[in-house]
Amino acid sequence: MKLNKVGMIAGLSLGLIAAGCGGEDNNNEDNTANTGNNNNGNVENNEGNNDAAGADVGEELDYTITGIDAGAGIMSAAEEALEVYGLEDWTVQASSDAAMTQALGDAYGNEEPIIVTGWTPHWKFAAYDLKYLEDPEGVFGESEDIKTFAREGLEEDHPEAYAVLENFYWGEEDMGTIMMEVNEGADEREAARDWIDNNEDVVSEWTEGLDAVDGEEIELVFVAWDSEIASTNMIGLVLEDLGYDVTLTPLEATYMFQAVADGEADGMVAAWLPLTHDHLLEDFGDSMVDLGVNLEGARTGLVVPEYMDIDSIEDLQ
Ligand code: PBE
Repeated sequence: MKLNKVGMIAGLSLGLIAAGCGGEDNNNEDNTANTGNNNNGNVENNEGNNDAAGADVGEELDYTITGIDAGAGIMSAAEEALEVYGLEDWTVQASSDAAMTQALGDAYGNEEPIIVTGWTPHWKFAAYDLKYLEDPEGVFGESEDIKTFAREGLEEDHPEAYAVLENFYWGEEDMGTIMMEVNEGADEREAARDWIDNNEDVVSEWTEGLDAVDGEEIELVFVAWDSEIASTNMIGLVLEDLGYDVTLTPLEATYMFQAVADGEADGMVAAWLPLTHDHLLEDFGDSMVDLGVNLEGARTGLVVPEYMDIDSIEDLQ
């Protein structure tokens, strides 16, 4: 595939995505109604006891949510959450999955506050005690499915690979097992191989009745999110075991969809729907073949350590 390399570096760019950085107190007129309550003047939010906690957390975190790559759907959702919940003072800082988990690990080790854009399945929930902030407005949606898409024509060109991709279906724990092993230092391929070795019965259901092939080339695209590193490496190995010469290409999310839609790549197993990638499905969905759900019960949201004193996105107001 000769994809524009922009897609590959986009995920590494650092920068601020600001949804309005005005840090000034915009509640001056309300302060009179608030005497005795020594907070920032958020009078409309004083029914709970988290008012002060929200203001403190904001100050401690410099009103910054630690995000991931700018192209991730969860980043747009986080931006939307700032709007919906009136968090004009907050920004979502773009980085990467790896940088986000590093920051989370550092904060956690020191019992410091941190808010990250988080999702399940992800090893961070096994490694740390974390909670999703409640999202009463439903900005991050309910549960998500992870879906598989192929390029048009794959079924005719490589029917066995198409069948494997179509049959691929597993659970949160399966994906979690690979992710955890990688996080503990294992090579991605090795961790995927271990899972395959331990789940031969599952894998044989995906490959049952398929003829081996002889070195035909297949290219899968993905984004370097821990969850997708796990799934893509695993299904890539299953295809290799069937005789394919498999290339795995990491891209930024938009380019991942575009590569499959343009037929430059053969498929991907990394589409989070109905919400996280709905804008990408809208742009590219008509030119791809929907091979169905490969994992159910995924989730996204704002995630904090359990020890933090806030429970809802509303507590950040
Ligand atoms: N994620 C993981 C992706 C989908 C998979 C939640 C970081 C996203 O936000 O686009």
